[in-house]
Amino acid sequence: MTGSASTLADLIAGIQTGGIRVVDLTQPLHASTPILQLPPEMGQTWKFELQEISNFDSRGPLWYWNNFKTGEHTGTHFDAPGHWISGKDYPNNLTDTIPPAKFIAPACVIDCVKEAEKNPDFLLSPDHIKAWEKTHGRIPKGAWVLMRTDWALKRPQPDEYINAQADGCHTPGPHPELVPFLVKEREVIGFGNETVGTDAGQAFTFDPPFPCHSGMHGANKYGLAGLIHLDQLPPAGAIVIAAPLKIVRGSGSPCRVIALVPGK
Ligand code: 23J
Ligand code: MN
Repeated sequence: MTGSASTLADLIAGIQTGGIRVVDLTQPLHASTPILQLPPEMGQTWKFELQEISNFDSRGPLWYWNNFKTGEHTGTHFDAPGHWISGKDYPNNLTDTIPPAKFIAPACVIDCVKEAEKNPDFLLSPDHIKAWEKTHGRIPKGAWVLMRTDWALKRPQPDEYINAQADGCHTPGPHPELVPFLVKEREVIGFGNETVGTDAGQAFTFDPPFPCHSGMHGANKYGLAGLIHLDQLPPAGAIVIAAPLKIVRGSGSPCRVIALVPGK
């Protein structure tokens, strides 16, 4: 029974009664939201800034509102294929043209908490995924693979979250071999991480550099960065809704990422 009205009726009844749990996978956006820092000779993204327009005062007695400015890749955000050189020539590869059906997909959550706790440079490998599949089943076509490290929960301060050292940042991410495996052998929709970007902190040293950006976007796939609360998701069975702002020719956007989870 696909595409039936009763499917949607069941869904909304589940949400309203609590039979389906709604989990917020989004970090708060504010001036201290950690952002990526690139080498100083490169262009830099803006941190999030809020400017009050009026607050029930002479500037607007009946209304409160703000202006904001920020980089496209601030906080919990979506990476479009056109963000990377490898994905720049796909049609419909930017925030305003990606088909909206792509913004709803199942999620496979890979628990890497212990590994990342021991080693901030931990890299998720195909073997780790294959072991996960022995318990939870094969990653379905069109699913998000989300790397759970509890990184944001365990490192609430921006400096420990970014974890910059003299030789660059040290944060977990996908192994270079994982990306072609997920693209070619599992046909995922994309990869998500609980750190500042989809790639590991040391990914600028990898071959190829930034393998998640390079490989995922090079296959017209997407990225989710800055996720939080993957601890509240089951390994399989959740559905993720992640829709970027419809920025014309946007390379990505902060977004509210929400998961629907069956059962209490
Ligand atoms: C630009 C350059 C390198 C990286 C990134 C952006 C991101 O992580 C991002 O947010 O897309 S690694
Ligand atoms: Mn990004």
